[in-house]
Amino acid sequence: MLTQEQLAQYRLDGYVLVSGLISEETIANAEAAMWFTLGMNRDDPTSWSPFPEETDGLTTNVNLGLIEHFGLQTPALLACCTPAFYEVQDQLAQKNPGAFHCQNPQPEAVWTRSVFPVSSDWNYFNGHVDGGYRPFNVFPGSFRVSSLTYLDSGVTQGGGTVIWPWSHRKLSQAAMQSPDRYNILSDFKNPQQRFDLGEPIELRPSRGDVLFFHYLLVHSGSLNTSNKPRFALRLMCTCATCRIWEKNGKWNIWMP
Ligand SMILES: O=C(O)CCC(=O)C(=O)O
Repeated sequence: MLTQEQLAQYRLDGYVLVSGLISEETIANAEAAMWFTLGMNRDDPTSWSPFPEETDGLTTNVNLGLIEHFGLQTPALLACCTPAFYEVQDQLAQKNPGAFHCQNPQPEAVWTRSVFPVSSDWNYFNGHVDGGYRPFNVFPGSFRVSSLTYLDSGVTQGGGTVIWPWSHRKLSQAAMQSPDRYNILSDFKNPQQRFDLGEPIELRPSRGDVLFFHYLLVHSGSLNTSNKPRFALRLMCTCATCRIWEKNGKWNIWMP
């Protein structure tokens, strides 16, 4: 379970990066499964290109160095959802019980975001709130809590997650003060342009860390200009209720 300090950080900053929920063995198996799925060899960078052909459930963007798999049901990847992971997720979900969530207690698959090194200058993408174009009311919200699991330690400018701490409070306050102006999530499109969010932080997780974040936390992906790929997992389901979180084919983003 999270400590009082971790809970306070989640409340104040809109996110918490949690270590120790997944054993090294589980992470090592997941990482090996990722390399196998990609058809690449970790120790041979010449095997990292060309990217695989796009197919159902596999998209690539060479300029961004991004390979995404949707709906992978590989047991070694799903094993990252450990009992400790669910415990912490439940603890945080209870902070916003009224928000949208899947009725199933477990996901069916993973969505992987593998970010490979590119030779352009480092940058991050447009900050966004998840579901910013989906039909959700700002309150009680588009999900109770969501997560990203990292299969290796983050390095500077290594394609990691970028977040704007406190942005969830700025957006909540705006919605409370001007409910007519900020009523649905799409009213928060392009939050960087609309709000004074300050400078973002590039997260540097340790191997096996899980990022839990609030539905109004502004965040983005970034380019990887390091010399190793970044592997991260999100979670998916196929249930009818969660079609509002449709992502690829039959797969929805699983929102616990
Ligand atoms: O890949 C990342 O670290 C960020 C992903 C992201 O922005 C998202 O899934 O909404």
